[in-house]
Amino acid sequence: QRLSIITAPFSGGQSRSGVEKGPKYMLNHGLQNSLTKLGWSTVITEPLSSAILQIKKDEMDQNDRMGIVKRPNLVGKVTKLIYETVTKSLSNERFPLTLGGDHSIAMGTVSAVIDKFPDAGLLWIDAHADINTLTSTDSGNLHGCPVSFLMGLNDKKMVPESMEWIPGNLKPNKIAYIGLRDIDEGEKKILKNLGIAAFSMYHVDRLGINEVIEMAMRAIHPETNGDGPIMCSYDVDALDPLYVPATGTPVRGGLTLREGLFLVERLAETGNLVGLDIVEVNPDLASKDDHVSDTIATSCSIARCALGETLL
Ligand code: DIR
Ligand code: MN
Ligand code: MN
Ligand code: MN
Repeated sequence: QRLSIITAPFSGGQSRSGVEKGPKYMLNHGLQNSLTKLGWSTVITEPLSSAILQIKKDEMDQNDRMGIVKRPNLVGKVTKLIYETVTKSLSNERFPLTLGGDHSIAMGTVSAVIDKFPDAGLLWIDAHADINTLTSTDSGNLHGCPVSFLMGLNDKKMVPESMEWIPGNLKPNKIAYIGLRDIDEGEKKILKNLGIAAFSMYHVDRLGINEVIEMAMRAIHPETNGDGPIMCSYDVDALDPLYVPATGTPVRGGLTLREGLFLVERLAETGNLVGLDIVEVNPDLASKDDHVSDTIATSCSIARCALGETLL
């Protein structure tokens, strides 16, 4: 089993600095070693050159705007680098585990996985739907928009040149959400109009996480009763802030730690997982001492459980 840990220390898809520190904290927690112990032959790949990361945010902010949309050119440039790196990992038969960074990076990771596995289904684990378009976004933060770009929902005339590389070929029936509880009105309309499978915390409470996962897998692979390649893009804010306090947009009433880990344990068990993102870990947003260690420990557990760690 071969694995590539891809670092994506990028914060330009939203407005709170610190989320670029996620990968370093997870690696310092011993993530590579623990995955090696699980049997993975692991390399670390760092696609974002210091050149890009050194771009001074305040300088960029002045010029890199499209209406209220923040840093479209930077996001387009960075996500393309991530896309190319994930593509390379996959062509080298390495499982891509991408550590964010904010969720805009999924424009790159998911596009690469779909290139390699055209029938892949996407599980988006998040409190948020991240499906705002350039016209529906209220915040102008592109980490709230990656799914709309992956699906090609944005008006071609509006898409900035730097984001034109995104294939935008994800079909609405190839995504399912789990953990939703903070959706903008515009997003609700999009989800409804496209008939997207969306399991909110209500569904988790009503049906239980086990049934929700099975239904989500069947939704993205209806013709094979849920069997087929799965990409999982995991925003740690899907979990309750009790377990992941250090994240940019925490929302109360989330998944328990066990629900969040069971989810990826189950995906690992299927043998169908072909890529994983873990995003929105922001060590700078801790207000108590143990908030950072709780958040990092939880995030690393997600990676280990997704990659084969079991309780027994
Ligand atoms: C809100 C918040 N829907 C937005 N989104 C996210 O800014 O578009 N927070 N993704 O994590
Ligand atoms: Mn979120
Ligand atoms: Mn919101
Ligand atoms: Mn997200």
